[in-house]
Amino acid sequence: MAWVANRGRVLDPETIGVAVETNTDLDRFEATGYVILKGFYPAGVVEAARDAAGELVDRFANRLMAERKISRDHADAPFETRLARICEDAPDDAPHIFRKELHLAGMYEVFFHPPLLDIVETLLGDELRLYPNYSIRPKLPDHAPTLVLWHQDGGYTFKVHRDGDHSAETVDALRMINVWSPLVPAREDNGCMQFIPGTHRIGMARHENREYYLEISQDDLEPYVDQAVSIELDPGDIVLFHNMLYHQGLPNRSGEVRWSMDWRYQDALQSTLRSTRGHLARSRLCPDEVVRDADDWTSRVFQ
Ligand SMILES: O=C(O)CCC(=O)C(=O)O
Repeated sequence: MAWVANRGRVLDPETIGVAVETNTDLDRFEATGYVILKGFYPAGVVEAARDAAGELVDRFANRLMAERKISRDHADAPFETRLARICEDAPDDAPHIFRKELHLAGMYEVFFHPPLLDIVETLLGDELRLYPNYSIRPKLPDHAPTLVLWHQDGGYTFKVHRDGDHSAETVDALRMINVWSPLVPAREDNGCMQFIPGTHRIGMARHENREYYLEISQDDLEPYVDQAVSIELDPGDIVLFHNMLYHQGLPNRSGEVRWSMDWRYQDALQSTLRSTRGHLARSRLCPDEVVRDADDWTSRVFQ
């Protein structure tokens, strides 16, 4: 955990909002590899993000209607079920993730929320990038392509994103904070996240290729898996977690869509170890390149 650089800095509750009251929360992050901040986002930010997700569903429905793959767009169905209804009529087109589509005004509020950037700055320093891996996930009921298996995010960087010549140690040294936040209540029955506390300290696990995702090998998982904890969150809550923490998403056994967002910040002085470079969230070195506002964000593309 050498990368938690700015531990000497005292968090100012006025600046960072009500969710983080003391440095105890960040101590917990170091010990367990994650920290939950309940009620972190104001209602307006959550609403804007849900509107953005609703816009993605509108676009998806419009495309399938234009391609005559569906005859009803289920526009009157609630956010929680609309995508599932559409996909019942076009299962082969069911999306599992949205990334390039996230340059929407509502997502600016989420990714560049100043109190969140203050916390991340405390952990990573003042050169911050939004890592090129920001996502909205609609986890459809019983849908294998959205069932993310036990992994470390660093496992994907090591095994899948071989854009650069990097070792497990180089990946382990990435100074990154992952953030996960639901757009509907996330519980065990609809596919909340599970973490294994402390596993961010044990280095790179072996990951096996499965049909849709990587999975930590049984040998590396078995000693720890009985310590798994379910991370049940409500809209507005966030969990920050370490890039090397063992985590998975449970299956969605409900009849509704488990909508969630996940994204990452990185010390911008480091390489992303990918061919894409993300977007600057804060910088003293290159202030002109920082994403300025929602208009700036919507004018940019995934990179
Ligand atoms: O949302 C999920 O089910 C999985 C998300 C995940 O693995 C991540 O954010 O790294």
